[in-house]
Amino acid sequence: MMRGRFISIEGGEGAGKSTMVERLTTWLESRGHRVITTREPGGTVLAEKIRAILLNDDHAELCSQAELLLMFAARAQHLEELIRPALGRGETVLCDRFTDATWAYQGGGRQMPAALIAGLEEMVHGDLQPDLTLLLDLPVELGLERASRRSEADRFEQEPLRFFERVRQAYLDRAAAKARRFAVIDASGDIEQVWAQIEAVVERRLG
Ligand code: Z5A
Repeated sequence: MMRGRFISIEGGEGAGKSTMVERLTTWLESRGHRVITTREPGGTVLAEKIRAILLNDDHAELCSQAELLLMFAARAQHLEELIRPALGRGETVLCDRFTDATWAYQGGGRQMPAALIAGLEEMVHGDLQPDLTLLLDLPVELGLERASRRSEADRFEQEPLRFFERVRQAYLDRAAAKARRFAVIDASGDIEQVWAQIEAVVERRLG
């Protein structure tokens, strides 16, 4: 059986990832895909426990290196238990954030060395990358304003504006470096405008 398609969706806070994951799942299913929708950090029982540690704003003392290693620990478990088996069964995996988020948040935001992230990426899933990555890009202030309407701020959302500016730039740099895999979506418009771009890209790239 052919391996299933692996799609990741990325972007800063409040970019509209969850909203678009829901739409895209319905759209793909209506076209006959068997879709597994998941997220990072998280996606399995153990990885969701790691997520709870990572996002809890009581854990202000969590150091950058521990944060990076926990991201990859959750990812290794997620790949082993959920992503690889689903792709092996020919299913489409739609993941809300993947390793590009590590390049953006731990690489850009926390300024962790690229060689360290590259080494962990190689160890955990060097053989497996998404077929398509949708990057929802929008000005940082707009995303934070949308996110603040939705829920309480988590540990990451306590960071200053310049942290999120570095995250945005790291995402854009990564998209430029991996242009064949990425599609940059202008996420500043309304939900219908953003969805129209995603539908067109997925139709074109995945057929
Ligand atoms: N993280 C990391 O550091 N390293 C890693 O490797 C990974 C993750 C994998 C968890 O992310 C955190 O983990 C994240 C990075 C870090 N940092 N934080 N915080 P998350 O994905 O769970 O959390 P998030 O980025 O904060 O997601 P979010 O705020 O839920 O944003 P979203 O999913 O992109 O947006 P949404 O929930 O779809 O929309 C937010 C609100 O805006 C909602 O009320 C919508 O109805 C509204 N919305 C959505 N689209 C629009 C448009 N187009 N117009 C107007 N309003 C809209």
